[in-house]
Amino acid sequence: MATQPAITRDPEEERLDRLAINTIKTLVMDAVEQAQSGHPGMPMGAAEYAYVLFTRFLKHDPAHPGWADRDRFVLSAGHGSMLLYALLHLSGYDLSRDELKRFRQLGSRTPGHPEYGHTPGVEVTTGPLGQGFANGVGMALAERKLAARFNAEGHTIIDHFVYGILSDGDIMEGVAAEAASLAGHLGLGRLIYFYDDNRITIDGPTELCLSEDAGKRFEAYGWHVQRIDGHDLLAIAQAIEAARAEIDRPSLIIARTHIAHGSPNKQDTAAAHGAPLGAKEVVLTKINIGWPEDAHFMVPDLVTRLFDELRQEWGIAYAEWCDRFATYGAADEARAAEFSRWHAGELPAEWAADLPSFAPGDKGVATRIASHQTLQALARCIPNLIGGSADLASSNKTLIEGGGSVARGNMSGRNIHFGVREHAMGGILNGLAVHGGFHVFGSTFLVFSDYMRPSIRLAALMGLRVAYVFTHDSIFVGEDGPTHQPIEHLASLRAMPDLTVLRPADAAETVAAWRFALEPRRGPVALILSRQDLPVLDRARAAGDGALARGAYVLREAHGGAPELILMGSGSEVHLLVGAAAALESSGVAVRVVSFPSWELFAAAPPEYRESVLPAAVTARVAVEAGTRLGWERWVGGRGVIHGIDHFGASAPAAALADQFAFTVERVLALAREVLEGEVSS
Ligand SMILES: Cc1ncc(C[n+]2csc(CCOP(=O)(O)OP(=O)(O)O)c2C)c(N)n1
Ligand SMILES: [Mg+2]
Repeated sequence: MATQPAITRDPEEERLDRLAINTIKTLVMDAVEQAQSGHPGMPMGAAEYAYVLFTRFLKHDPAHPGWADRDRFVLSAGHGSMLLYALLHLSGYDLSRDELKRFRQLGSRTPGHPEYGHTPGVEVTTGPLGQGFANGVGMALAERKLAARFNAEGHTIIDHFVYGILSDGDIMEGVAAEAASLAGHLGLGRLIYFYDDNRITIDGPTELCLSEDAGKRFEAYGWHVQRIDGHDLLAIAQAIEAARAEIDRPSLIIARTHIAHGSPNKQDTAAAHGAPLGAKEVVLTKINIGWPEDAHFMVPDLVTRLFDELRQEWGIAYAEWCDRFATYGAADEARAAEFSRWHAGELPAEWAADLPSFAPGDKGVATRIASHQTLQALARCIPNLIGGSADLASSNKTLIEGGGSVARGNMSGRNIHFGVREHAMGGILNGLAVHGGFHVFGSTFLVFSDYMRPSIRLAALMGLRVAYVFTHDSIFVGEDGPTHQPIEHLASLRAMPDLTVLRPADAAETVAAWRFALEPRRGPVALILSRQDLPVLDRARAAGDGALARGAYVLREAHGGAPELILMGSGSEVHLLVGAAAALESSGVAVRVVSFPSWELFAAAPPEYRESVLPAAVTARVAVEAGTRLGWERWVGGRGVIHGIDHFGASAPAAALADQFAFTVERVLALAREVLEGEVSS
C-alpha cells in the first residue's frame, strides 16, 4: 500500500521481515509434511516476494474480501497453493491454523489447488497452468473498463492492480502467450506478474526444454520487463514500485529464485516441486533458517502483531474507500446505484423488454442471425453486457452494434476483439466474470470450442456466468469441409459437468436460449447456433410453458394426445422431424415431436415432467442430430434408433451433404417406419 514504508535496509525491520518470511516457509513445509502430499518448493522460493507484495503493496481488507476496488492476486502457479493459504491465514482471512493443518483433506478449506468460492481470499481457481495468467488479463481489463465507466472528475472509485505469480510452466503454456500478447496490445498497465524463474520443473531443470529469453519475448509483446534477485527484499520492493509506476504497459518481474529456498539438500532440485521434503529435511531446513526444529505450524507473536497492525491499516484503507464511495453517491446517486447493481450481478428491471419475436411462416432465419438480433436487444437494455469473438464476429454475428471496440486508451467499448486467440478468450472471459461488474460472452465456431475447452472447464468448475456463442454448428457449414465441421463437439461439451449446452431449433428458441443465458444461475452456458437458415417453427400444437428452460418439450403433439411414436432432436434437425411428422400423420400414425435443446436441463427437470414429455410407455422413438450419436441412447431407449454422423464430414455445399449423409425428411420417415415395424413384430 502506498502508505506503507518501502523496504529499507534497517536491520531490525529486516529481522522481522525474515521472521515472517520464515513463518510462511515453515507453515508450507509443515502443512505439506502433515498431508504427506503437496508442493513445498515453489512457495518456499516465492515467499520473499509474495510477502513483500502482501505486506507493502497489496490493497485489500481480509475483513471485506468482496471489496470492489481491492487489488486482485492470482496464483497462476496454483500448485503453490500453500503459499497463498499461509498468506491468507496470516493476513486474517477466515482461514484458521486448523485449516492449514487439514491441507488437502476432505472438506477442508485448503484443497490441493486454490478453489474460487471455496476459500475466502482465493480470487480464482488455478492449477491448470497458464489459465491464471489469462484470468488476470481479464481482471485487469475489467478494472480499466469499470474505471472508464465509473470514475468521474474528483472521484476515483476504481483504481486497483492485478498481481500474479507465474511459474516456468505458466510461461511455457500457449494460453499465456496469447493472453500476454493481447494484454500488451491493450496496454493493461495495472497488471503486474512475477515470473518465478527457478529454472526447475517436474522433469528436471528447464534447460531440458526451455531456452528462450522470456524477458525479450514479453518486451516484444509490449510489456515492461524487470529482472531481479527474487530473494532480495529491497530489489523486490523497488521492482514493484517501478511496475506500478509504469501505467501504460503490463509488467513482468522476472524473479530469479531457488526452489525450496533454505533447504540444504532439496534446494534447486525437481524433487522439491511436488513432494514433501521429508521429516529429516524439514528439520535440517528449520535449523538452517534459524527456526526451532521441533516447532510445528508456529506463528511467532511478533509476526502475529505485524499482521495485526497491517489489518488495522487495511481496515482504514477500506473505510476510506467507503467514504469516497459515499461522497460519490452523494454527487451522483444514480451512478452509484448502477455501480452497485453491476457488481451485484443484477439485471435492470426491464432487461428482457425489448426482445425480438418471430412468427411461423416468417422467412427462414439462421439461429446465429436470430442471436444477433437478440443480442442487440439485450445490449440496449443491459449496459454491462460485453463480449467479443476470436476474430469471427462477422460470422458469429456477435458484434454489439454501436457498442464501440475495446482499445488501448479507450476502454469503454463493449466489443472485445480477442484476435485469433480462442484459448486466451476463454481464460479472459473467466477473469472478467470473477472480477465482477459485467455479463460476458465470447464466440467462435463450434469446431474451435476445442481450443478453449480448458477454460470452459474452469468456468464450469467455478460456476461462472459466462455465455459462449458457438456458431457453424454442424456439417451444414458446408464447403469449408471436415476441418470446420463439428462432429463430436456437442457430445464432448455435454460430457462436461455444470456446463449447460443449448442448441435452439429456430429463432424463437434462440431468443429463449439467450434469455436463459442471462438469467441468474450458476455456471456457463454454450449457445450452439446454425450458420444456415432454419424455418421458424409452428408452435400451435406445442405443450407447456417455459419449455426451453426445462431442456425438452413437446413441440408438436400427436392428434388426440396419445403418441405411438416420438421424434426428437435438436437445432437444425428439428424441422425435419416436423416435416416427417406431418407425413406420418397423414398415413394415420400418432406422432409427437420433441424439440430437445438441452440435455442438461431436461435431465434436471422433475421426473413427472420428463415422463410427460417422454412417456416410458412410448418406446418407438427416433432421435436425429447432425453430430455424433453418442449419448442419445439415454433418451431414445433400447428400442429406438438414433440418426447422427459418427465420422468426419466432407467439403461440399450443405444441400449436397444433407443428401449424402441423409439428413432428410425421407430418411426420418424410413427410420420411423422401421421403429414402428419393430414395435409391431416384437
Ligand atoms: C496445463 C497443465 N499441465 C501440466 C500440469 C502439471 N504440472 C503441475 S506443475 C508443473 C510444472 C512444474 O514446473 P513449474 O511450473 O516451474 O513449477 P515449480 O516446479 O517451479 O514449482 C506441471 C507440468 C498442470 N498443472 N497444468
Ligand atoms: Mg519452476
